[in-house]
Amino acid sequence: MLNFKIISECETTKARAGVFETAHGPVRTPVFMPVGTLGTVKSVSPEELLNAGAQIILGNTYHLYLRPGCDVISRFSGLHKFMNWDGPILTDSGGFQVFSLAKLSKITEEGVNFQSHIDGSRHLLTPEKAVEIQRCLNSDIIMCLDQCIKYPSEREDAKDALELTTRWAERCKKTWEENARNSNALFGIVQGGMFKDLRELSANALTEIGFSGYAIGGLSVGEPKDIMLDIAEFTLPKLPASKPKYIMGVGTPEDLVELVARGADMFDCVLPTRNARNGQLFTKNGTLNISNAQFKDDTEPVEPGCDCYTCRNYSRAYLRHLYMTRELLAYRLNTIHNIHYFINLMERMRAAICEGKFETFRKAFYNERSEQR
Ligand code: PRF
Ligand code: ZN
Repeated sequence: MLNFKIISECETTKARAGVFETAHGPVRTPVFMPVGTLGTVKSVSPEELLNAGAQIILGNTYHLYLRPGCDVISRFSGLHKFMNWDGPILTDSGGFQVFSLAKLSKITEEGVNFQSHIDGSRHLLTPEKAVEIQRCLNSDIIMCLDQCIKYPSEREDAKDALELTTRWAERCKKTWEENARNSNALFGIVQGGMFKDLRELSANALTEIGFSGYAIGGLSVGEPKDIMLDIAEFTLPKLPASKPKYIMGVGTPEDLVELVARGADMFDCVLPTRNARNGQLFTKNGTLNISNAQFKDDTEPVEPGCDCYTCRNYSRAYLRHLYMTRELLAYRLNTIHNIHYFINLMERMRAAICEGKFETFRKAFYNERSEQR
């Protein structure tokens, strides 16, 4: 389906570079997907996303189902035309967003019953419905409905959630097969909390069902970083090597480097976009806060040498001025730089893997961070 091909593998780590095909073009991995929850990556246009190097973006079933709704989006034959993004789109299934946003949500075997955070209306999201909505969005990669548990959780709760997630994954696969359309791939999601044996159970069960790709959910939910990396390191090799592996909702630049080293191929996170709107900008020397007084008369770009639109045209002093005066352009220019930073980081990793220099890259990455600006 996605026809994932591994182009190059690191000899000393598990890092790999690959490519897969979607109905809206190829995706080179490792890849970072900017988050476009409501059919827009906040504050930037699709053209600006492309120029920042974005290959594929993420959309959210939960939000788009509630507003504007499938009836509107189906008039455009899906999300691509509706939002004017012609590239690949992956959509999250809605389960995770229900748990974090909706009120009075109740999980049953059938699905998750929740109250809209917008108007209080009640809805039932089943595995079948999650797949159908994502097909209506014409998502290139559909995610199974899953149950993500909080951290910390009791083993019994983690076990129940992973077993429900497995049964839901079977129902998602069935719905997807019945409406088999070659243009929408389906990914399973591993759960199991911070319990390795449960993670292994989950990975095996999903592999048995068979998916075009596999995600690891339930990470970066408040656990210490070493536990997150340990669980990812343990779980990644339990999934088929020939399929793309996606870590959901992660992470910082360091997380991305460490997870690529452990064999992960795909990522999404609100960090570059959300933090841009809070004035936090990512650079190879670490983050800087543009509101800081030290940038008041700083004529340098955010990151000297960065070839993003923002750095090619604007100074830190100007960006600070825009931010301090709450000018709308601040959000856009900050977002363009941060997205470019995350995508460029992935491109540098990919190039390093292909050249057999991933370990050198990883060392240089940490050295640059420890340098004082
Ligand atoms: N499941 C789904 N989406 C997610 C997660 C998950 O566990 C996470 C956890 N980091 C982020 N987004 N479906
Ligand atoms: Zn820049």
